[in-house]
Amino acid sequence: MPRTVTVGAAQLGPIGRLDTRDSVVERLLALVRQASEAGCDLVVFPELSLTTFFPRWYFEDDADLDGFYETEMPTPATKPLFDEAARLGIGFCLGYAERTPDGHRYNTMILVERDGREVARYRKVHIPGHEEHEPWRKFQHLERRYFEESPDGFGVWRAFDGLVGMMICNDRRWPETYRVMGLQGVEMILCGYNTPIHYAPDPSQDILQGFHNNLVLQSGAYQNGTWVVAVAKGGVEEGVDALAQSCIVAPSGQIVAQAFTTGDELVVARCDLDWCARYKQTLFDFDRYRRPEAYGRIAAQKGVITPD
Ligand code: CDT
Repeated sequence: MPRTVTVGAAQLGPIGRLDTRDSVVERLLALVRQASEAGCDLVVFPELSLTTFFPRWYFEDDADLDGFYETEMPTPATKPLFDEAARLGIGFCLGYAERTPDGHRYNTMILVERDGREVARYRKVHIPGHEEHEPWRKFQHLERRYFEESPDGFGVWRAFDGLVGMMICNDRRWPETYRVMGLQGVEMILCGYNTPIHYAPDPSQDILQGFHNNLVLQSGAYQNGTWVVAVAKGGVEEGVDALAQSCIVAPSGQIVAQAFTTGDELVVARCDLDWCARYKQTLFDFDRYRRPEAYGRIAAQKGVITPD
């Protein structure tokens, strides 16, 4: 039996601070229905799909912050999405800000199967940006203030007739992310992102945002023989321009489909999961060629230690 998953990368355009959850879910539903017409098995939404990218602001008062987090999933506002996707027989992956019953705050993606069953929740491992208010910036990137690092690491789950993993935005820049999932046989990695074009610590990188996005996604896919589905919330949101260019990357490292707008747009590709084996069983046959005894520093050491 061929294992083909038709995937829709459901890119979102900007979400305003005052946009209601209901209005956002209407947009998600429109994309799910479009995906159904396109024959999709799975729709992937961006990081923090239900709200504006709120880490761009410094909030002194926790009360202003709390409204951006979901304390359960589904919520009353997102239940129509869960119901409609199950009715259409489409699975989905949705990014949102999570506040757990015991008060932890995570940047989370949930994966739901075609029958509506929750497969897994993934919490972001690599939290970028800064902890304290830095008024010199044009806008903040306070993810490190508003989210905790995941204690769970990178999982891979049996779903959609294959082996599926998740990563969130900054995770995609780190080769360890892909390799830890590669070592669990991952065949499709789902990724949501919000990437401001302007990078205040080094603006020379601004013009390279699209290049760096493709670079990491393509190399991660190829070096681990996996599909990668990367989905943006792009466009100018509350005055901040964010990278769009959502794309689907094959295990060969080739981009097979890419968004051409910066707004709500569905990008579709038929992904043959068996294609992964071409890379996993040849050039990247881990069992045959990897040398973990030569890689000890990767897991043992955090920062750089230069020779004396
Ligand atoms: N959302 C997210 O992780 N964004 C980061 C921005 C760069 S670090 C300030 C990213 O890696 O795209």
